[in-house]
Amino acid sequence: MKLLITGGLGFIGTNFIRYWITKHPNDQIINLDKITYAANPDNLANLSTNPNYKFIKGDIVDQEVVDDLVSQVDTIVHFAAESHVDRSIDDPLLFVKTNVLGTYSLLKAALKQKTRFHHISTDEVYGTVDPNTNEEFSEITSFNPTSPYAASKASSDLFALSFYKTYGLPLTITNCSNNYGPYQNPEKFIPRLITNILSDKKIPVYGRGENLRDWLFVDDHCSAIETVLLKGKIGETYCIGGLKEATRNIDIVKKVLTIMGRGEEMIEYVADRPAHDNYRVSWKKINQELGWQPKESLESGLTKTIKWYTENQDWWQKSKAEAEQFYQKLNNYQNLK
Ligand code: NAD
Ligand code: TDX
Repeated sequence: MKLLITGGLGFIGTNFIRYWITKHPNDQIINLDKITYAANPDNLANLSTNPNYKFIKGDIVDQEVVDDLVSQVDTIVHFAAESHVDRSIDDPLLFVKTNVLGTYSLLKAALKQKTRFHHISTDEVYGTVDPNTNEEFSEITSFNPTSPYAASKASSDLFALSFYKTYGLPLTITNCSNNYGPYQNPEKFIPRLITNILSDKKIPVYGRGENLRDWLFVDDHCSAIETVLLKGKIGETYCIGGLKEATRNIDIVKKVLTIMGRGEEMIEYVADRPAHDNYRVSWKKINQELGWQPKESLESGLTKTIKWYTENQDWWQKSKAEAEQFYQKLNNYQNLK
């Protein structure tokens, strides 16, 4: 295969390219990334001499760049996005540009040769489950996004589907739950709490820490995308989630504190995120129709992740400083634009 991967210097894109190159070493990969604050060019430095890997710095909104690259491949795996909910609350327009217009230019380019298109999306498009019931999101749940991030992803999903329905673009979509693992920017919850503990700083927990998330180790997300690329049915959406019951944020904090040998005095409760959702995802369809299931338990995944951040402090120091600067500016949502 000749793949165009967008956003391959971000968290999941980096893990996916590493995963794909190991499992399919004869495939060719072009990685298109704008190198925003969320990217780290060192992530894939070890591939610089690999003849099957090419990096292009560019913006997915730029139709000319996108047309040229899409004409060189047979498959697109589209990760590039502005991905942080708190940043979307601060600056929604950037999310419209990258997530909606960027996805549109890729879809438009793909249409020329009906290039196989896989669109990476999120469970956040479905809004929130009621935490007091057993409700789960599935492929038939109506979209009901609450944050500007989720609204921009829902919009991109709908454009993607419309290109399948109207023009016959060979397309699949995955809506995945929260990922964690190596190479995740320390602005996000799990790396923020690990790096705070490593820096002997308190852990900010939004509200009472009772919101639910359905955690998935990033390699399991990569294997789910591989499954859909190789076996998925065109025009279909697949939801992806983790092995364990959805977990309250406070329970994740306690698990990480225990693994890292620290106590609950490290916890600091702070103002709650506006429109703070709860997520729980059913992955029955991808399991029953394509045979995918996650492998990593929450305990082993967290242990691997903590080990990685402990051993790779040079990797996260700069992005952590930038993330904490952003949070300081946001000041518990009091300084919204
Ligand atoms: P990330 O923020 O870590 O990485 C995003 C990457 O996209 C960065 O390398 C960035 O430079 C690049 N990018 C941003 N704007 C761009 C543009 N205009 N042109 C080209 N490149 C651009 O994000 P992530 O966590 O790796 O998420 C990747 C995808 O997976 C996103 O589409 C996100 O919505 C989706 N997703 C993420 C999660 C999660 O838990 N992280 C869960 C489900 C779905
Ligand atoms: O410091 C924190 N304290 C805290 O309590 C941070 C950063 C977060 N939280 C809470 C908010 C959420 O309930 O932890 C939970 C996870 O927060 P984030 O890491 O910001 O992720 P979330 O908002 O759930 O979105 C993530 O999962 C779905 C990704 O960032 C999205 O890109 C993906 O689509």
